[in-house]
Amino acid sequence: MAVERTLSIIKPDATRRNLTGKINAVFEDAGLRIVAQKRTQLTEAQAGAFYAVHKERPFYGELVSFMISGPVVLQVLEGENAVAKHRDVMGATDPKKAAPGTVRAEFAESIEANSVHGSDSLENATNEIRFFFAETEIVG
Ligand code: IDP
Ligand code: MG
Repeated sequence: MAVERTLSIIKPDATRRNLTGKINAVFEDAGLRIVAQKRTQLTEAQAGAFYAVHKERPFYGELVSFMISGPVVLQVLEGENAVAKHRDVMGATDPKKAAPGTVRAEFAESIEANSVHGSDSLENATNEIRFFFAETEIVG
């Protein structure tokens, strides 16, 4: 296994309920290190471009509206096998299907307002990190 970096987003449903610290504790307890973090309000253009892979899906418009409905916390997480490890502790997209103890099982409100985003491959992680962070903002 190699040390990897992955992009995490704490979504507006979670920042609204003041859950940043509780979610960060799940990541840190899993051995993931937060090596960059910034709270921001995404623009419609940013959210639309970030989720462009989902453009053809019926929920795209609502997803973009949701992602700009409040602040998000953008993060780079680092650790052994970080991409898969992060996906594991996030849980399934639909919180009803997420394993107990995962962030989505514990905190998500719905399949859309599901509290966290995580990159789904190392290649996407690299691109998603670059979308939001300059190399100088990441301190390992
Ligand atoms: P993931 O976040 O687990 O990788 P994706 O399939 O990549 O799931 O979907 C991206 C995001 O789009 C989800 O996290 C969720 O916020 C939203 N989403 C996915 N499926 C649905 C749906 O069926 N209805 C509404 N929103 C959805
Ligand atoms: Mg995804």
